[in-house]
Amino acid sequence: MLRLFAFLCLLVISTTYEIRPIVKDGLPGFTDVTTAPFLKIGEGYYYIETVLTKNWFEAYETCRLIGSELITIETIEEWLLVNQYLKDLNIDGQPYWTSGTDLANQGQHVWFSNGLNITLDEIWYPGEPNNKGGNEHCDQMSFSKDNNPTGVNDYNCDGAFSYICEAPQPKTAAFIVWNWFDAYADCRLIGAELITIDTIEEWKLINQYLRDMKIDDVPYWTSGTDLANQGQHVWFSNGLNFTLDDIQVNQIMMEAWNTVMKCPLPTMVLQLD
Ligand SMILES: [Ca+2]
Ligand SMILES: [Ca+2]
Repeated sequence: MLRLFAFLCLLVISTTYEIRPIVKDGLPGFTDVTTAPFLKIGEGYYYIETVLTKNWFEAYETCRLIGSELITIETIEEWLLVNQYLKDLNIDGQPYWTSGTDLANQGQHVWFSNGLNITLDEIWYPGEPNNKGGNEHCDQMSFSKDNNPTGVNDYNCDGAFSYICEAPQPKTAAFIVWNWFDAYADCRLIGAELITIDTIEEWKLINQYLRDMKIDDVPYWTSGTDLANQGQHVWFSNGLNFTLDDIQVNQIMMEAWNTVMKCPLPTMVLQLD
């Protein structure tokens, strides 16, 4: 009965501390999150394959394998920036597949990545698209360092060329971050302590609850610490050593330190009885 009551408390209190990530576009400037294999050019993220050559379909599939699409040029700024980058790479005349195609409707070129018509007339190479030989349905872009015109050209989709993949805009999910002391203080404010795992049953029950609520994908602070004696982990709530060696309590303890944490799961009844 005591156990049940403890469980109900856990339910009520943890609902108060629902995990609600704040999702924003882009990457925060203060982190060193890697975007590899994509490099940032302007506001976009691209993977430029300069060695391997593939037909349009295979190139597209290769981009899909890394969660991206063949490049789509939305603005003149993007067009100029990517071309400047190719110029800086000093790669002359090498064509790259883009996501442009008129395979669906001959003569109506769209970006396959979003289905929108190609409306930037100025990015076409002079005289293109010309559907030469009646068999040009995939669009490539090429840069020439000799001040020759740079532009998009429709070409035979079976041709083997390099390609540029473009990744979707990254998003950042932010969680409220509490360090262990903040978390403990917050628990004290509501008359509780950070969780202490006294029994295997408690461990299983709480983990089951986290799984059922689908909130088991982030770590949680516990009251465990070895701040007093390095290497000797105790439950701070009662000063007792860890004795449940066969469960992963130690594991969550270790990973808890210096990690992004969510709110405590108080077991106030168990601690106060
Ligand atoms: Ca783009
Ligand atoms: Ca052509």
